[in-house]
Amino acid sequence: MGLSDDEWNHVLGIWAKVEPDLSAHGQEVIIRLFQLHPETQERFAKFKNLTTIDALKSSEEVKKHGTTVLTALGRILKQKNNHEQELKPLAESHATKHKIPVKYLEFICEIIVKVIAEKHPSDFGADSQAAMKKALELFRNDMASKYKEFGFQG
Ligand code: CUP
Repeated sequence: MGLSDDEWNHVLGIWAKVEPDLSAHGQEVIIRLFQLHPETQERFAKFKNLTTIDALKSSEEVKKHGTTVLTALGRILKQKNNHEQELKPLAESHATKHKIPVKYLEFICEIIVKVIAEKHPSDFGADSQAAMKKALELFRNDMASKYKEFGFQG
């Protein structure tokens, strides 16, 4: 099931608060992902040498990847599920080049919701959180089916 207009308004409303500082949000998301799920860090040769929390925090590469991830996600959310064009190249690179399992997408989506909730406690209430979770779920499902088209079982 898709999202109602009201749900999309919640999603894009909170995204407008995230957007002015994508790099801080993104950095926090990546650091937390690597701390909670160390296996995800091993997918990226460029991050393998970052073995301490201080190294992660001071890494420009981490900040940059965080910004990339959230920029891609923002573009997709703004399509309100008409995201075929944006999603396809992302699915292709994550299926064939990075080989990021769907499970890791679940991890990162969960962390994205948590980080937004911590940074914007008064703007990200229960309805907005539920709407965002729903949007991310649709996105992940579509990524998973595109993965299969690219021959990656995810
Ligand atoms: O772009 C990029 O890079 C991405 C995107 C996304 C976001 C959200 C969700 C899904 C997707 N990425 Cu990268 C991702 C990921 C990583 O890096 C790691 C792990 C997981 C996921």
